[in-house]
Amino acid sequence: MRTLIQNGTVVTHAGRVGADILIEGEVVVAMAAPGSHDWTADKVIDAAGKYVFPGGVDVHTHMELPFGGTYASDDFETGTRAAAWGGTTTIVDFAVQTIGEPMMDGYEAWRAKADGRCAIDYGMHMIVSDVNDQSLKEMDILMGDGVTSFKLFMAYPGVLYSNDGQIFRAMQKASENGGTIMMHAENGIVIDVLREQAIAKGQTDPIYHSTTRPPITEAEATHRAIAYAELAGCPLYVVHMSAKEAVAEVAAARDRGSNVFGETCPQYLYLGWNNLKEPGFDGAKYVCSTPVRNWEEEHQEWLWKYLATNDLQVISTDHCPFCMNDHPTLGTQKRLGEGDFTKIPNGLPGVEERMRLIYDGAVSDGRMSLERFVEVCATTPAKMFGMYPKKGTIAIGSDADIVIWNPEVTSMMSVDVNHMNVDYSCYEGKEVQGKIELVMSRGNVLIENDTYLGKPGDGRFIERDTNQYLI
Ligand code: DUC
Ligand code: ZN
Ligand code: ZN
Repeated sequence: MRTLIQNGTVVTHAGRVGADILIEGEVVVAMAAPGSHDWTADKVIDAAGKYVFPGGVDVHTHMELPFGGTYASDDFETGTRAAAWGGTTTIVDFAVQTIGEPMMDGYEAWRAKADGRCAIDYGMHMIVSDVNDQSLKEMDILMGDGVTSFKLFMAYPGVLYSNDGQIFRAMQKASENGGTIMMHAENGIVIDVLREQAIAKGQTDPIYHSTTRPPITEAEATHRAIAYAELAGCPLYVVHMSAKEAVAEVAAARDRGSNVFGETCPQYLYLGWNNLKEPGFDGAKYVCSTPVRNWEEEHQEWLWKYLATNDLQVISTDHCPFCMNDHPTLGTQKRLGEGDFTKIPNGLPGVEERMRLIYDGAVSDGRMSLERFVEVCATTPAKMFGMYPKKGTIAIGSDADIVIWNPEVTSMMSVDVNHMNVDYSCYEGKEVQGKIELVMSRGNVLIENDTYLGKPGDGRFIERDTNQYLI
């Protein structure tokens, strides 16, 4: 099968150019100036007046994550289909080790959930919940299977939490085997004290989820994680950053030459305490950790600035949806925390909305170039987690993961038009500039004419290389 995409403006992290793209089977085989060749193809797609972007790469999703007595409502089938609708053609999700269980059991369980069901290509990180001699050995085995990044939690004591000694041991192992340590950096021990005190005072509404996780709890944990990573000599990637003080720690570490990286998510760029304070129990829609923060403290503005200066390098979603009303099979989700914010499952939907939200806020609103938009949403995540240049760019030899984007028209964010398996959108009614007209994954058209043409199992597991930024 040969496909020709012609007359579009091809945008990569490195620049933009009017070019035709020839795809043979799953990969890009040639690129040339329009009219300068005599290529024939089985399918010709006209992209005149449109941008041709590499497919989005979302390196932080949680399909079916067990959390707070329920499960994230998107499974690998529904979640990856929604990702495709939103112009994302690669995800990296998280397999979870259960405390007391071998890590490989968690890994195999997650592969069983995902294999044969995904609409787009997918990789796995490993959440290490129980650092011990055996799990340290299993980190080596996973590296050989293309699972080259390991997430640790400084939050959620008793569940996913690792203490400082465990964190340091896992970092030493990563320094030895070339893995990247991903850190959920919040001081969960202090946060638990604040949560207990809030509930005792009758502060039970969703807004207290954020007030009991103040910026210093993120900044202190980030500082500590960086200190241990520098001592161990491993690369550190701090996930879902929302506090400006925490990103300042990443910036300082980078300035002294450390392999420290930072990620943020659309919710931290667009949402805040006004959302958590929505009437009734609606604030629960926005409960995630790290929390969305107080607009008056200018965290959003600083996150945009840090993205511009490359102190933050990646925008992912932390997609982890829970329904507001009862889910047909999973039952009560967000409402588990009605009357007690500590019981609200943490997480919100976003895998389908990221690319359009960031294009709108970054490119249309003049905060980023088109190239930087591609870089933070596709190229850098692909390089950070060992998938470049197959993923994250459009070049000869790359996988033909391609999005055709119409910049002239607007599209809507709404639960009525979204495809994620959840009953609300955090951006309900928001009209954004840009519409996704076609999505292709390894040469296979998944979305065209507002129709999904793919099927479960189109996506393939990606055996990832190590972090491609290491110095
Ligand atoms: N944060 C969330 O909001 N959800 C899942 C796990 C996490 O760390
Ligand atoms: Zn996390
Ligand atoms: Zn997460």
